[in-house]
Amino acid sequence: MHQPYETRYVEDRSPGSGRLAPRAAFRSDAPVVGLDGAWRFRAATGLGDLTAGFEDPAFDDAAWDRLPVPSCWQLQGVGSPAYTNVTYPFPLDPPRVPDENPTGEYRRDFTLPDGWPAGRGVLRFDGVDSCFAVWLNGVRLGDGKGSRIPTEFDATDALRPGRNVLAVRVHQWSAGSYLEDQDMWWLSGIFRPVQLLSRPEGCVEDFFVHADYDHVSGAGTLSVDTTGPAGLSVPELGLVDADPAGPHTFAHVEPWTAEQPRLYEGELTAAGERIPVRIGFRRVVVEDGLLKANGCALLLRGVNRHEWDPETGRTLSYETMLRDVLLMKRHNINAVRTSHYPPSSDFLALCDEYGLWVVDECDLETHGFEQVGWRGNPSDDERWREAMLDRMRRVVERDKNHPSVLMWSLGNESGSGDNLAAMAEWTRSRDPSRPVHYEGDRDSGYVDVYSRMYADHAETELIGRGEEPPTRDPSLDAHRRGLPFILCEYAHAMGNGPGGLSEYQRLFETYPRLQGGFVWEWIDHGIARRTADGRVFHAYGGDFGEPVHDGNFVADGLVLPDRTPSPGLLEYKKVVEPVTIGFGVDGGKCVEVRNGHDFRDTAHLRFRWWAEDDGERVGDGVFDVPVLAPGERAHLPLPELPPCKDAERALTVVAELAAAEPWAPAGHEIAWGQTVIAPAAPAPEPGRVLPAVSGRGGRLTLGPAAFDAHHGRLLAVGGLDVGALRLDLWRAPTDNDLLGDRVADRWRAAGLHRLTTKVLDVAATGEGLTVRTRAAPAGADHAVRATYHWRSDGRSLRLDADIAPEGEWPCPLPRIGIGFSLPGWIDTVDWYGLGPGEAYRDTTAAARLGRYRHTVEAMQTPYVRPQENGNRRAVRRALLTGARGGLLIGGLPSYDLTVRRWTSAELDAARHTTDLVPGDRVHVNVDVAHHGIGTASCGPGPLPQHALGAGPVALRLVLRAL
Ligand code: IPT
Repeated sequence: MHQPYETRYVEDRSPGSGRLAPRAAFRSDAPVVGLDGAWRFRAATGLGDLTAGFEDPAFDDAAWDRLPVPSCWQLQGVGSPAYTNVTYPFPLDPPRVPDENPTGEYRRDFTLPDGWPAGRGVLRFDGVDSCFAVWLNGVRLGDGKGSRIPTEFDATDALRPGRNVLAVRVHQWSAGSYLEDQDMWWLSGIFRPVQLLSRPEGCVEDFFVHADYDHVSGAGTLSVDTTGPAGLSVPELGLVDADPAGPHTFAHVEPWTAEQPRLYEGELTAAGERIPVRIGFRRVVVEDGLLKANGCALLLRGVNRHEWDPETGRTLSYETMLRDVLLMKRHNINAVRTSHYPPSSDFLALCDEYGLWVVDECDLETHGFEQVGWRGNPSDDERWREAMLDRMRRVVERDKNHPSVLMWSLGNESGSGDNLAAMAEWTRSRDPSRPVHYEGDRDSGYVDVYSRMYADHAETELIGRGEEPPTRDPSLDAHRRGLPFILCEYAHAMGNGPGGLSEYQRLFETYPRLQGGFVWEWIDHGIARRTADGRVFHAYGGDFGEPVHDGNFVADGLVLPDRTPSPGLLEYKKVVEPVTIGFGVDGGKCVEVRNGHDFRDTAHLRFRWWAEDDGERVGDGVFDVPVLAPGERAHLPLPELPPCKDAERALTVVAELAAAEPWAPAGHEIAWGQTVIAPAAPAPEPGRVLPAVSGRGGRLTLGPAAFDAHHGRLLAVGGLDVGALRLDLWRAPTDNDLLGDRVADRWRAAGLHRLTTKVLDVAATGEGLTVRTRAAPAGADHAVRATYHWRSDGRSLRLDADIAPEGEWPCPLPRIGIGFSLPGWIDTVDWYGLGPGEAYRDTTAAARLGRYRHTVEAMQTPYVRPQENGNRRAVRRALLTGARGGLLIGGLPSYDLTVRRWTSAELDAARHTTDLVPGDRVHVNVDVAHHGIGTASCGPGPLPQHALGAGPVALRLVLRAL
């Protein structure tokens, strides 16, 4: 095959050619030409389909399409996205890649501005996936790999006054792809900005800010290494045009922490440019087996963040990055692991400014080699050493001046090997001020923190106690035992969940060695798509016809693709709240407030209380809490309250921002606690009881209710027709039910989704109606007996249902309760119980007792792949209403409730949210309990105390038509 171009670089392990040495990312006042915008573009099918002469400035591209830069071309209608988690989407034959190698040819021209200074011109690409070559005015500048790390080329000699023509060829697959097997969509193109930077004579090529904080004395030491002569000014510190190298010592500085991200504005002034620098003084060490900042052990309340936008993929606007930061701050998150590549520099600048600790991760993952027993893994193959070191250098050099960067991470899931050890060694020598992280080093030989993913609670506790099993090499074992522990991934937020967060947090708070973790992950990577009739849904793996894919495993975030917080994020916010408000101390007479911040006292918070009787407010006020230092607690008397009569009284105390912070307005809630002070009075037994009376048409009536005389089935309450009331054990499996230990398979095998009911006996008596039933699946001899005792006082209908399994039960139950349907005109749910959001037994932390009102639509959580959702817990009573009346469901004492416009079977069958079409009925489930949620899609299932075993239960309700 004749090729007009040298294309060996595509399949060569080298990180690139013609590139400039990596350096810090910064903006200065030196001129810049932004090269983003519409470029000319041609999609080639592979290296055999290249356009000869495309780099020639005279080449006529008028017939070519246009493509925005930056963008991911698959999201601009060129080719298709493809999703795999671990599996490489091409044969493992490193460094070769398929002949079918979609290649984008990009062209644009630009005008060099008048007055462009003498000196060098540098072409900077912030991110190109996965490999590219660059020509300026027909001159080949070089080529590069490393998709999510910048590459710079010296453009000086090729640049000319006036019109310049830039041509870039980008290949989807390259040797570099073997190092980029992250669990995410395979997307290609120039997806981050491109710039021409002037590097005037007398500019500063690179600099490294060292801003140390001595927490004992409060002193700060500042020293900036620069590659050329410059002056350093930090007016607030009295530095004016000083020697950057210093070291300059200041007796008192305010340190930088994620809680109080104090930045000092400075400037480097060189002959050729002025560079703003933002300085944060802090000291990060691993000492006494703890990860400390400014002398204080950290508790990381973190998330793993991929860069994602449902429309533009990995091309993010500044607004989107800011939105992530604000959302994180508002949900009590204090740390981000940039899984599994360095993010846009803008994101790190936002972390500096708003305050988030960052584990900055190299663009590296070779996970797919695990599927062949790690045979041929680049991490342990010397031929890849330079490529891997190059990636690490480029990350550290780019990001070294961000105070938010707490640790360097070598990458993710790349097995182990000498190349990783070499990366760690280089990193430590270049930047001794930050610990090195990598999870895949099982012996922790070359890292400074012991990091794991998805360890279950029991193992995490063992590690907390320092009792984990030894590694083979005693010296490595001793090293690891001296290290702090973090869960770099835990609590897999796929679909409904994650469950079990509270129990992890209790462990983190109990064992100093456990310094918190990073929930997997921040956002669902769903791709916005439209149905033929224009409704938006989010696509996942397999939706683009990929032959190999991992389905909706890509949708496992705490926010939905459109960044709507999912119930999991609200749960996490509550679980990691930095102030805890507890009750039950001093004989129930006091509220305990504890400041769980690492650094900050509580002066920025104000506390309020309110009391409610059956959800009606009966008092409120300011709650006086003295300023508490980090770690300090106080016991404060409960507020004075009027006497409580025959009601359930709850007291709520909240901590909120007293004044606006840059990331949230005054009044933003940070933490809360709630207690029931007086329990509800027991419900009275019905005063008089009516007999069940035979009526016309095979009907029985009992007070306001009508039953089918033959089957004893409830037909209507006060004229409101009730459909198909039955025992229900089934829920549309969640991702956590389906994956991991696959409890949903056992449910299906046990036939829980296809129970049939046999009515054993219908007894209409002077006391009411008793219906005995047995529900069981075809072919099985396990069953559930449900006996319904119906009574009425003439106004309400009371149900006492006794439910008991029979025979050998092969599995826990998804749920246990009753299901029925109501007319479709029901559109609103008012309830008194836990809310306002979804909650299950191991995801209940964020729900609090109160009165709430939602439309039926708002009761749903639109998980990317439809599944069980929207449960409200501990509902004391609910009113389901619409234009024509409604139904009150009173709990004796309470129940779990879901209300939706489709059945569980329809929810189970749906693949996307738009498959769910409202029917003409509203489907209601009233449950005694649900099985826990857990996080088995990656990690442990529900803890034993959250499993729903098959055993006898009672459901007691009062029904009344409205
Ligand atoms: C872990 C990966 O590090 C992460 O990228 C993601 O794939 C996550 O799993 C699951 O969503 S690796 C896994 C083998 C624990």
